[in-house]
Amino acid sequence: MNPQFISIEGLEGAGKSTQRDVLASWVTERFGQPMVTREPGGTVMAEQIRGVLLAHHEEPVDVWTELLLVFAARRQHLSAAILPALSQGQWVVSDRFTDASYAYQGGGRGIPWDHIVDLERRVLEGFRPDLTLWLDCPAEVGLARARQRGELDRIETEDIAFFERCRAGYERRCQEDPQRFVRLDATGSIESVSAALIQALEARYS
Ligand code: Z5A
Repeated sequence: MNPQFISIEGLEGAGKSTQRDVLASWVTERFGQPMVTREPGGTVMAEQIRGVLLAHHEEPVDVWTELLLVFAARRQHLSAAILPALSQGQWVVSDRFTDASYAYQGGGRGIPWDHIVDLERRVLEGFRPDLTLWLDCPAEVGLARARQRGELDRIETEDIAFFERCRAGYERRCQEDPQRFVRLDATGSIESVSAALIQALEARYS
C-alpha cells in the first residue's frame, strides 16, 4: 500500500491531540512510525506563521489575510515536510489540514466556499488527505474541555456561534467527500472515542 496521509479534524477540545497519539501508535504497529505533524505549523517557517495567526494584534485581522496565511503555512508544510516523508514511504498523521480552512475561514469567517476551493486547487494542486477522521462534538462540549487550559489565543476568543458555524463547515466537507471523511462522535469518553477511531482504521486498512 502507498504511504497514507491521514488528517484529524474537529473543533478545539474535540480531542484531536489525544486521539492523534492513538492513531500514531496504531500506524506504528502496522506500517512503521509515521511523521506526526500539525497545522498551522509542521515546519520551522510554518510554525512562525502559526505564531502570527494565533497572536493577538492591535489592528483588526482581515479574514483574507487569515486565509492566505493558513494556506502559505500549508504550502510550506506540504513541500518541506509532508511530500518528502511520503516519498520516502513514511505515513503522515496531521492534526488538522485543509478542511480546517473550510471550517474556520469558510464556515466560521464566512469566506465564500468557492473561493477556498479555488485557492486549494491553485496552492495544493489536488493534494488532499487519504483519510480524514473528524472528531465531531457540539462547540460547547469542546470549548468546556479546552478552556480549562487558561489563556486563550486570538481564534479561541471567538464566541460559541462562531464555533458552531465552524462545525457546520466540517459537516459540509463531510457531505461533500464521504469516501474520505469518517465522522466520529467525540462526546463520549476518551476510551470510547479511541475505540471508534481504531475500528475506523481497521475497516479502512485491514
Ligand atoms: N485554524 C484555522 O483557523 N484554519 C486552518 O486552516 C487551520 C487552523 C489549520 C489552532 O489549532 C487554531 O488554528 C484553531 C483553528 C485554527 N483555533 N481554534 N480554536 P489547534 O489544532 O492547534 O488548536 P485547538 O483546536 O485549539 O486544539 P486543542 O484545543 O488542543 O484541541 P484538541 O487537540 O482537539 O483537544 P485535546 O488537546 O486532545 O484535548 C483537550 C482537553 O480535553 C484535554 O484536557 C483532554 O484530556 C480532554 N479530552 C480529550 N478528549 C476527551 C474526551 N473524549 N472526553 C473528555 N475529555 C477529553
